[in-house]
Amino acid sequence: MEGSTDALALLERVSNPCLLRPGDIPPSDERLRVAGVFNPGAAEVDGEVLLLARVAESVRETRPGWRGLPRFAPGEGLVIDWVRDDDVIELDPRVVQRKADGLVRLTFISHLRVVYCGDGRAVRSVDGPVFAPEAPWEAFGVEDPRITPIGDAWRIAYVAVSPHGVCAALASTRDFRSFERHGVILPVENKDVALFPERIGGEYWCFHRPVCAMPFARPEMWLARSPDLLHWGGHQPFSPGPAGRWETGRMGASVPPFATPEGWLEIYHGNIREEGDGAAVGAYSAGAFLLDRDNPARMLARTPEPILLPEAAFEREGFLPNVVFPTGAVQRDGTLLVYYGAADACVGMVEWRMADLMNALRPV
Ligand code: MAN
Repeated sequence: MEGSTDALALLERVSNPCLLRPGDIPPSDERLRVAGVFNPGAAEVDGEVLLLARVAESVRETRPGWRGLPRFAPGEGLVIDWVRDDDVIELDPRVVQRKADGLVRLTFISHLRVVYCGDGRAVRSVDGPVFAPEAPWEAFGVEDPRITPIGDAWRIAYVAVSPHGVCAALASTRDFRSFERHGVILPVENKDVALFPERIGGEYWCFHRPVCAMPFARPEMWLARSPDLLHWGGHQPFSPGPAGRWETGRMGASVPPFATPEGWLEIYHGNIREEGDGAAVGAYSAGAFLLDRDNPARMLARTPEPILLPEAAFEREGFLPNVVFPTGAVQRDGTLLVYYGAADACVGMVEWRMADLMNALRPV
């Protein structure tokens, strides 16, 4: 934290492979094709690193002039709604809007899949259990899981998307074979929930990111507290300070916060606000900040610049270009293995020495 050398120069990458590509994952239904495998949660289970990767699938069949939109219907399973190209506006590769009533649909549906990664540096098997949409508020998919070990179980905070909107839901597992659902913990519109791994001052804490439809605020995230992980209160806004250009559009927690001798370390994401109607989605990058161990609302230090930017071809080109979006990490012998979605298409992993990461932080 004390050094004066440039932060980015200090963060040398020990390794930085692309771990998973869409072609590595079998479709969950013959009517679907895998458009992306990205934004994975990470956990170390019995000495092996497991990823819970988001698999986004779009409709395989093409019909000229039409577009197939997938959804899950409780009691029915996968349903494909065919809409005329002329009846929708494509807002970005992920979202179309119906001209008739202004409502939006995703162009894909997501589920989560367990991927086994041995020591965390390469994929051993993609043959793991699947966590698929089940509840009415999951009709358009389950997305972006963040995994935190708390007590005797892993808690999975994920995004549930449906005609009701985008909200934050919770599940837990003891073995990554069966999952218990706890329902919606924060209603629409909210995502990027990252749970702290232990009680602080007697309560559980999380980061979350409500969407402020009226632009009163610059991008920020929020902290909340809970007695039981299900009921959240004590909400307070949290911002890591004056925004760099890379975080002018959106910001949210990325990797669940973890303890270091100096305090809680959080790796978060930001995106650039691009001006104007029809502007492309701005690039997503990641930074880090350090919080007081006894009061996570108090920030001690942050990286002055992003520590991960879309640079490699697999980060710059894909379903949504120019995205790096960390969602999980594990520590191994003094290094940190951070897992991230790249261009909403692939899973990347970047390995940093913990000492280098701590050195990149500057007191605030
Ligand atoms: C945004 C993106 C998508 C995601 C939807 C719903 O458009 O993050 O990847 O599917 O929100 O969560």
